[in-house]
Amino acid sequence: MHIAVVGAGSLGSLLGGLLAREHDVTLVGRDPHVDRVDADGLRVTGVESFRVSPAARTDIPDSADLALVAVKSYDTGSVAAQLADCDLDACLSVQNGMGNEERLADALACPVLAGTCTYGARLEAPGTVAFTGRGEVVLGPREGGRSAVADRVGEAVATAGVETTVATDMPTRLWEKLAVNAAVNATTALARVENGALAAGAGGSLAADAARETARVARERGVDLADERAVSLTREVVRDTAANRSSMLQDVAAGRRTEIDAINGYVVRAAAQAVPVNETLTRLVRTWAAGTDAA
Ligand code: KPL
Repeated sequence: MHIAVVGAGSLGSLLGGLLAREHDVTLVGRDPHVDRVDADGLRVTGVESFRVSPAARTDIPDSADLALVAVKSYDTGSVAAQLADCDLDACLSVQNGMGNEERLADALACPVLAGTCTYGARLEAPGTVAFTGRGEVVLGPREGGRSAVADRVGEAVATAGVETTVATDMPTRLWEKLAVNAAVNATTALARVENGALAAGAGGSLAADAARETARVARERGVDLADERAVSLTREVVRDTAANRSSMLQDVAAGRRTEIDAINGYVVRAAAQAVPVNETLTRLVRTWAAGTDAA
């Protein structure tokens, strides 16, 4: 299968590297990373160490069987417009935040699948990605239910040795992932700690409060997500990714724009009642951004 991985950041590069062991992969990203991958291949270190040679470029190819979208949520609109000219059989978003699949589906003629990914990755240097934690890719039709396309894409991803579940309840899965990201990302970014610091204590209870608020908003919107489930999923991810730096901590440490608007900011906008913890986390991250060059 020809897979265009759009967004060769840390997660996209790791998934692209894993998939390239089995498939014909094109990594689409920015220089100098893409330039180095094109010249010397992609080096994966950490949980598994190997080198692969995917194609690498800065623009979207003319065609692919699957576009796996891993760009930051604030880039989804521009990537959707570029993908509209690409001849595709299917598109899968594994991005953080809500609303990415809808934006892609509005622009594309092919089926757009929803996905979540809990693999841990960090870009070490141009051409090198650290594989920091094994997780899972969950994917399925964005409106829920089964589809032949989801089964085919799930099989292709699993064949490459990526832990994969094809799910029939993606709307709930996306809210579950949002609850985990709302709990972990801003808290770890603001406190400059690894995910494991939220296992207990003040950070743990702040994260649990953010997860509970997100579950309440999910229920307001007709998604059956209990507070206890949101909190226990958050605890599981914190335990399984204890040594990882969340994507938002990586963004803040690098002085880059964060996904706060698509995570805690989304919870605030979607809420019918006050969500003070998510609101405070959103304001604090925006305060950080305003004091730096990050947009
Ligand atoms: O998705 C993540 C992220 O960092 O964005 C988690 C699951 C919180 C792992 O760090």
